[in-house]
Amino acid sequence: MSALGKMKTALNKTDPQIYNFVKAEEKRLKDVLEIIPSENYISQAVKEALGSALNIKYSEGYPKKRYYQGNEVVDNVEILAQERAKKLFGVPHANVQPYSGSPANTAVYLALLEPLKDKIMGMGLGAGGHLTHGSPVSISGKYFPTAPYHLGKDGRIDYDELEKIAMKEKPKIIVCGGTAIPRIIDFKRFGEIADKVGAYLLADISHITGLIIAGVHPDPVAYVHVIMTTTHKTLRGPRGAILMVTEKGLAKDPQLADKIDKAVFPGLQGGPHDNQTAAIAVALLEASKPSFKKYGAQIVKNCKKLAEELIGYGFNLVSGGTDNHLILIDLSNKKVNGAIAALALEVAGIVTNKNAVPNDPMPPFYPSGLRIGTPAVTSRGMKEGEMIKVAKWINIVIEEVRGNELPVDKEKRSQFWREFKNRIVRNKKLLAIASEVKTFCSKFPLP
Ligand code: DSN
Repeated sequence: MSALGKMKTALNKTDPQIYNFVKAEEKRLKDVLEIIPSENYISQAVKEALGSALNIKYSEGYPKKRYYQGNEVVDNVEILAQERAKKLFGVPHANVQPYSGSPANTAVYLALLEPLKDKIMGMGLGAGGHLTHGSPVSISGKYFPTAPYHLGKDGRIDYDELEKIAMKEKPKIIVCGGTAIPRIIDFKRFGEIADKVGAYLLADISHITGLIIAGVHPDPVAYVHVIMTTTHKTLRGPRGAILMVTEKGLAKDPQLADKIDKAVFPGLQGGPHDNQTAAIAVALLEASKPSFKKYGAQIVKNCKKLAEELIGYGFNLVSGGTDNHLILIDLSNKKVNGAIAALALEVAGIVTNKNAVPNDPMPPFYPSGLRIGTPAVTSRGMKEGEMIKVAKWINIVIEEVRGNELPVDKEKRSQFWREFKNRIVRNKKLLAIASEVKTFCSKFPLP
């Protein structure tokens, strides 16, 4: 090791414990197949902006109208981020201050709805929606009446049913988008339904932003009033979110942009995280390059290949496949619970997340499904050929734990889970796969 290599970093000197955790996480990320569909790697440029001098400033307010002095530089950063978002998505207004997706969605409700009166119509959590789309355990479902919509028998959105619910329930806002939707979202149809009932339409495109930018998923801009995207999923930026108002939104409500801005600050948040804003600006610039279009297209190609291979191994995919970056596997036919599968896969170096499937009889902590996706492995440069291997490993792992069904009885289930955890971390077959995965991943450096 060179003398430079031996030099301690500031973090190492000040706090070796945290330094070691950071190093351990860097190693983990390198050594595993990261296939949680909402996670991604960020570029060094995004990282540099995040860890920059822009972290310290207080800048409550908006550019040119702050409640603190010394914001000349921060104003430039925020204006640049806004302009890049507006150009990339083709919208007249962008707010880049939301700390993340949940506060961003909540800001939209604060801007447009009267608590305990105006209704939110979003996709049910079990169907693939998000907690903030009206789940009873979230503020969205506690402070507002809700009218959730679900999936048809084919695992896809039933738009006729959705229209009927909207006509009956008369929501003030309809939310489209979610966290476990493997199929194209028909924004045009959503727009027609929202118009018919006079509702605002919010598109939560957090999962598919990168695909929309790449032109491999339909664009919602012409059909919806407000768009929310997180910035750390397929967009490959820092954690954060952007709220956008479309031309259609301004035509429906000329005050819409102002209402959204006021709801973000001072309604819900204090000072924006300016380092995060700068990193979002960098991610937006990166996403405007032709190489990003190729990246987005490859995510989908990889996902389709992975789905095809898994189907070949007898896996039951919700909706029968995928159109995007995400696959939802119903493991019931494999006689394995999602929690068991996710833990066993982790032991084998494959990081996924357990997930409910439509009409899941199991509780959310022990759901029947597994959610996987290809944004992060595609960022490492993996292609369809690599997906064949990933599917093969997934199949071997699931076969290894097949039959380990969780008891329905709560007490027995907890005991079984504890015993299973102790046993599975020592499973030789899975540990051997983890070692193969590590060697395989070493050929695909992190960005
Ligand atoms: N928790 C995110 C996801 O994993 O999809 C959504 O907020």
